[in-house]
Formats: sequence, structure tokens, C-alpha cells
Amino acid sequence: MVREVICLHVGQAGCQIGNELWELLCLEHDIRPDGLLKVPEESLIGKDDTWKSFFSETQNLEGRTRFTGRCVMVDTDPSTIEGIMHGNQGSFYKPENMLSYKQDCRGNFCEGRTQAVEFRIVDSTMDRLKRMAENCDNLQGFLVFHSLAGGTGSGVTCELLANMRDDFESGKKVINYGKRCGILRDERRDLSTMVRFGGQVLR
Ligand SMILES: Nc1nc2c(ncn2[C@@H]2O[C@H](COP(=O)(O)OP(=O)(O)OP(=O)(O)O)[C@@H](O)[C@H]2O)c(=O)[nH]1
Ligand SMILES: [Mg+2]
Repeated sequence: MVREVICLHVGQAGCQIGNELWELLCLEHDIRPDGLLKVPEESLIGKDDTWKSFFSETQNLEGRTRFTGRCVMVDTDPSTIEGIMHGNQGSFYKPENMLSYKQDCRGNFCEGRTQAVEFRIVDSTMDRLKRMAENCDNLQGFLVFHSLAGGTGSGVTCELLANMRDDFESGKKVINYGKRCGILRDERRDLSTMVRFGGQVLR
């Protein structure tokens, strides 16, 4: 049985690394950037389908199976998502699961938390996550990708994780909740964010 995993990508680093990840996953599983299979559909019959944990299936207008990532991408800065949607892999994602807003949080954790509430980023993201979770038969958990230095990656993620804990953990829908891939690149900036907001960022 497929045990679904939902990926949440937050902020520039989270979304860009996510885009690279999906490109790789598609290559590994013979899926074209537009979500259609490179191999005949019949060749998958009877084969192990555990790889479908990461992909959801839909039908295109011609009745062919089309795969799309079980993922939500969110960034306060509109240019990240725009870049991804205009890139190679753009047509692979469902547009309604790609959320972007007006301007970034300038590496400020508090700004991230403020925007998350003020612009209802948390509400919209949770809505997408819940809808995705409802379409799963055996949801295994979430993978959350975000940087620690960015204002969106730290602040918005912090708000989202609090909500995800409330909404998903109690119903035992999620067994292995919230594996987070913190991205550390610019060490000085990242460390200062962690020191300042350590208790809140790294729960
Ligand atoms: N590995 C990797 N690191 C990245 C990438 N983009 C940004 N970073 C790193 O992420 C940190 C900055 O965080 P960002 O993700 O850009 O910030 P953000 O979450 O968009 O937040 P704001 O822009 O402040 O709203 C820096 O350390 C960057 O070096 C990327 O594509 N790959
Ligand atoms: Mg940004």
C-alpha cells in the first residue's frame, strides 16, 4: 500500500531546493517535466508502486495518467514561484499549490511571523495541506524544506509548524511528523538567526 508523504517548501531556499528535488524524482521515475510518463502505462502494472508516495495521479484530457508532486510551495517573495513556474519543471506543479505574496521578509524572523498571520499565509497553506491530506489513504507524514536564515524560511515556517502540530498530530493522521531539512549555507547569518530565535525556530 502506498504510504503518502506530503512535501512543504517554504521560502526561496525551500522552494528552489524543492524544485531540484522534484526534477530528480521525475528523472528517477521516468516522469516527464509535464507529468506524463516516458514509458507506456501498461509497463507499470503489477510493479512495486511505493514510489507513488510522493506523486499524486490525475487524468489529462486525453485520459492519460498525469503525475504531479504531492507538494505545496510557499514564498512571500513572488519571484521565486514565478521563476519555478516559468522554468523547465513548471507545468509539473498544480498552480493552486504554488503560493506567493507581495514581498519578502528581508531575512527577518519576526517579519515572517507577522506576514504569516497578516496576509493569511498560514490559512491558505493549511487549506492546501488539509485538502491534500484528505486525498491520501495512508498519510505517512510531512517533509518540510526551508532555510533557517531567511525571514520566510524561519518565521513563516515557525507559524506553519505550530498549526500543523495542532491540526495533524491529534488525529493521529501523521505518524512521523515534520522531518525538517534545515538549510545552512550562510553560516554567520544562519547562526545569528538561530541564536536570536533559537527556541522558536528549532523546536
Ligand atoms: N542551498 C541553497 N541555499 C539557498 C538557496 N536560496 C537561498 N539559500 C540560502 O538561504 C538563506 C537565505 O534564506 P532564503 O531562503 O533566501 O530566505 P527566505 O526564506 O526566502 O526569506 P526572506 O527572503 O527573508 O523572506 C541563505 O543562507 C542562502 O544562501 C538555494 O536555492 N539553495
Ligand atoms: Mg526570499
